[in-house]
Amino acid sequence: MKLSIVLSTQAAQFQAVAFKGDFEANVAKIAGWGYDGVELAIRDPKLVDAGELQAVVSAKGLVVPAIGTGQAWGEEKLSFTSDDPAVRVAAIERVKSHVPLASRFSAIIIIGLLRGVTPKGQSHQQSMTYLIEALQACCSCAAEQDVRLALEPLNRYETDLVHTVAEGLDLIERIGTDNMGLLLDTFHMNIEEPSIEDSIRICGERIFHFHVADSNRWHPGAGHLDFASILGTLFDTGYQGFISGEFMPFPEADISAERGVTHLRKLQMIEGDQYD
Ligand code: LER
Ligand code: MN
Repeated sequence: MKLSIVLSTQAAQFQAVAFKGDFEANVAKIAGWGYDGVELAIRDPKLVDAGELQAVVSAKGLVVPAIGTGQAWGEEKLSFTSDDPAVRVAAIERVKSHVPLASRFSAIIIIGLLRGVTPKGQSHQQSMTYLIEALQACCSCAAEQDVRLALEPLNRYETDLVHTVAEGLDLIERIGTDNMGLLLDTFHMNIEEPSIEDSIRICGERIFHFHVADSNRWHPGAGHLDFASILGTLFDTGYQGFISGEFMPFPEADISAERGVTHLRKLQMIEGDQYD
């Protein structure tokens, strides 16, 4: 089982990220707790030195399985579904600008909040059309460098666009490219999916990345989700990617990160080879 945790390369408002701030010190701590990778949350690739990021991460023996883009929505309100064409173009260009970075790390590009929400006066259908057009443009650019994109179904309180695996798979079919898949997040699934395990099975090989948080969005082990069953089902699909911790820094960032990895490694010991 390969474990990573979300790490922001700059200060951000999004709360379910345990670590923000001193990048090098955080990478060292994360490696020390036994994680295998860091998922980087990057608002704008222009603001980071890719070579330096890679040097810091690989010096600690870690990899970058995925790059999150949602801060461009959180901090700048860039969105694929805005009613302003200039904002839609800027959002697409922003994702395209992540492609060389993602290629350098062989990382997946995550599309979460950057899809936006339907603005007042615009129909849901129009938003879905904009979303498909934007993802087709991004996927075609990413395919040139063998980069994959993962759209994350999010719960209803964060967006009106794509809440479930079923909706996500329907969208992927309409996009029609092989490098588009889904990122499943147990926090959102616990709210939206009738059965987390059934939805994982249905998604199968279109699962490109996986986020874990418990039912309360604290670290795994702090709520009532059955991670032995959830991860067992995930590995039964043949999933070989990372399990990435995206949870609240409670009761405190370092404690949450350590408890999260300890809980999942303990399951690995109990469940044995299936998790290797
Ligand atoms: C991002 O991965 C996520 O899960 C969303 O809740 C962001 O708000
Ligand atoms: Mn997530």
